[in-house]
Order: sequence, then structure tokens, then C-alpha cells
Amino acid sequence: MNIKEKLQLYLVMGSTNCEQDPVHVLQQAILGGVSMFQFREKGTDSLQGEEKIRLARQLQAVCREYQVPFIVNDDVDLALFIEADGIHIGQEDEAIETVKDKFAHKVVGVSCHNLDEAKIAIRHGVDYIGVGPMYPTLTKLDTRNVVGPSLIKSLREADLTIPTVGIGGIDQSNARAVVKAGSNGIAVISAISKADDPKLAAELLKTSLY
Ligand code: 3NM
Repeated sequence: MNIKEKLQLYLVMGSTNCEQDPVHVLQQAILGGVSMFQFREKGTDSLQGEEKIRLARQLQAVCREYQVPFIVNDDVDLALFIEADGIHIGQEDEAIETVKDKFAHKVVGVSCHNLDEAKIAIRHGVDYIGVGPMYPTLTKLDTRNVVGPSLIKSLREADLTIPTVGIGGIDQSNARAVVKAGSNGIAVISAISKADDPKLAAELLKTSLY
């Protein structure tokens, strides 16, 4: 898998981010150009237990149909149980070492908010890093301070070539700056999940990158 290419337009989403059926949103988004997907079922009113597993499987089936990598956020047991293509963890989640062991031949991504976190993730051999927040966002309430595209620029200037995706507050108006700073792509939640037409939103985001 060419991770750098897959990171171009990375949709992150769970049921609480959607105003329409998540399966429909994902399908439309993929038709519009989404190249990688992360199932992130978080927050109040998020699905639990069997319901969470059922939605994960439905979304995974859509990804399989279009050969889009299906990554699970944080929930190691779920990712292993349904044989996801990979796992994405934050700095507060399970340690990178143990996650790398459990997902030896799968994709492992880690959220990073500064150069030191990025260097540690790289040392542990992760496949990609998510860097954020690029811009203010209302979607995740416990984000760190806005780091902006300049952190991605600093990372590249420090010769860190790891596949990288920017996240946080990205929309059509600011996506290009993230890629220009050296990111391989953008990760978005609301810019697609809350759009009336997720296919069009994905298409417009993609064309706004270059
Ligand atoms: N992680 P939206 S920001 C899930 O900074 C997430 O690590 C972030 O949602 C980080 O595209 C964020 O709607 C929320 O702003 C992204």
C-alpha cells in the first residue's frame, strides 16, 4: 500500500459526526475521492458494544468494495476483531510499542502535536502520523493548541520524511496550505461528514489541494 497516496484525502468519522446515514456518507465520500477512512466512534451518544461493531462492519464493507483502507481509531480490540487494515492512536491511548506488536503487518498511525512526539513515533516505526490541529475546530473538544501548517513545514525542514496528514479545522479554503507545507494530504471530519452532499464536498476538497 502506498500510504502517502492513500493519505491524500483521509475521512475520519463516526455516527455522531453525521447528519445522514454514515454508510451513505462514506459511500458518497469515496465516490467523491476519499482515499482512506478512519472509523472514529467517540463522544456522548456514540454507539457501544454490538451496535458499534455492526456499524464498523458496514463501513468496512463499503471500504472493501472500493479498496479504500479501513482504519479504526483507538479501539485496538475492535480493530483486531474485525480485521481492520490498521489502527490510529493518540498520545493518550495504548503505548505505540504494544500497538505495533499487535498490528505487525497492518497500518499504524499516531497523532502528534510537536516535533518530539513525531520523532518518537518515527523511532517506533509507525506508518504515518497525523499532525494537528491545523486550525481551530469544534469537532474535537479536547484538542491541543492550534499548531498550524508551520509544524508540518518544521517537520520537513528537520528531514522527517514520514507520511504525514494534517487534521483539524480543514476545509476547502485552507486545505492547500496544509499540503503546501509538506503534508501528504488532509484528514477531515466535518467538512465531509456534515456536508449536504458528501460526494461534492470530497470532490471540491480534492481539487482545492493543488
Ligand atoms: N484530531 P474537523 S483535530 C479528530 O488535532 C481530531 O489531533 C485532531 O475534525 C488533532 O475536521 C480533530 O471537523 C478533529 O475539524 C477534526
